[in-house]
Amino acid sequence: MVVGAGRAGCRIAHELARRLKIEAVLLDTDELTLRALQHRHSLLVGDRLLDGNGTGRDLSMGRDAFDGDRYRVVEVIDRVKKVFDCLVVVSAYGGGTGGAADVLIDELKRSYSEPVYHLGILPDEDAEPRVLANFAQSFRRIAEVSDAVFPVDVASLSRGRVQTQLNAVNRRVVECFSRLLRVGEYSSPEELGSRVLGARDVINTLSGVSTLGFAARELGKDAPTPELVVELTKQASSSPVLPCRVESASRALVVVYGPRKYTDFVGSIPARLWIEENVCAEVRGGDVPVRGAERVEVMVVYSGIAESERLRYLYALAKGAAEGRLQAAKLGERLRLLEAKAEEVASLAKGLHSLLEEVESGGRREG
Ligand SMILES: Nc1nc2c(ncn2[C@@H]2O[C@H](COP(=O)(O)OP(=O)(O)OP(=O)(O)O)[C@@H](O)[C@H]2O)c(=O)[nH]1
Ligand SMILES: [Mg+2]
Repeated sequence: MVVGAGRAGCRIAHELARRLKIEAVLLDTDELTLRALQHRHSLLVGDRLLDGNGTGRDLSMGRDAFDGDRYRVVEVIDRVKKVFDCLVVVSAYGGGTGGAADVLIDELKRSYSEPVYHLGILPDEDAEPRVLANFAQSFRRIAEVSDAVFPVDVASLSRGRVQTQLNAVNRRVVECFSRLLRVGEYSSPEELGSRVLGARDVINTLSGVSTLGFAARELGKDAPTPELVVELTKQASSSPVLPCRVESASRALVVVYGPRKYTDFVGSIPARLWIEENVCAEVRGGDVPVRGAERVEVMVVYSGIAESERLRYLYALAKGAAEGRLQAAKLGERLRLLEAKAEEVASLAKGLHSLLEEVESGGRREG
């Protein structure tokens, strides 16, 4: 069950539901956003406080809006669907409405026993200071109440200026996450491989900061090989929707999609082994045979991530913005980057120096 909150959240949730043919509930404080999407199940929240015009990036208004409408939100969800494996809330951390998703998630945790995950759009570094400041406040709160969070770095999903490419970013987000939400939703025996993953496997993998990556290769006339699957696994692991050190994750899940001739025999086994040896120890793997497949695809999910330089960087800017010193924070971060580069150069120079010494002493010996 997908729940969108605020403009970005509603737009992405709407697309996810359409792509997956599942139900979604859209919640916003802005009547225009909801009207533009014409989704079947929408609710204008906080309309008694805010007259339906959004919060104008005011996080505390967004929180009041959700708080006052806890009961109505649950009522709508109950009306739409009674049985689901988990709830996925989608929103932008920087919105006044989307950033208040922690209040919504808090209510969902009280009302349902299923896990609640958050898919969050990170602000880009050139976002308006209020959007950045909202992120500084909302991220921790949302992460604390959710069973797992998927922060999405929009810069990694777009080329060039982010703001002009929101539709393209949304499409990429939907492409990636619809794969994950489809795990365990098999409509015919044809989709069942010899290693089948269920919703339980996903739930047992997810907790804390999580991310996913994706890689595919057209097959042409060639049959897939274990080497190719390992290569795609590496590729997917190096370009997740949140740039991070995947080795700092505590659990992983990998799914291989391809022709049944391959998936039934070798399938995800080499991918799982590679992750186990090179990334983290707890790995679940499965296969989805695709009829008439002309490509092999690999999806990796990493959860319990402890290190993401990108998240740290955006958070530092956001804290600067929240304290009214965004420019100083930006300069500080640039300085950090330069220092790291300088260290790199220094260690390169040291390496070069000892190499030269070796060559010289070798030369003296020969002499
Ligand atoms: N990926 C993506 N980001 C969006 C979209 N719309 C807005 N954003 C980003 O989301 C952040 C602002 O959040 P919104 O979703 O517009 O705000 P909201 O949750 O509706 O909250 P308020 O309008 O402030 O009450 C900014 O970082 C925008 O760049 C979208 O369709 N896709
Ligand atoms: Mg809005």
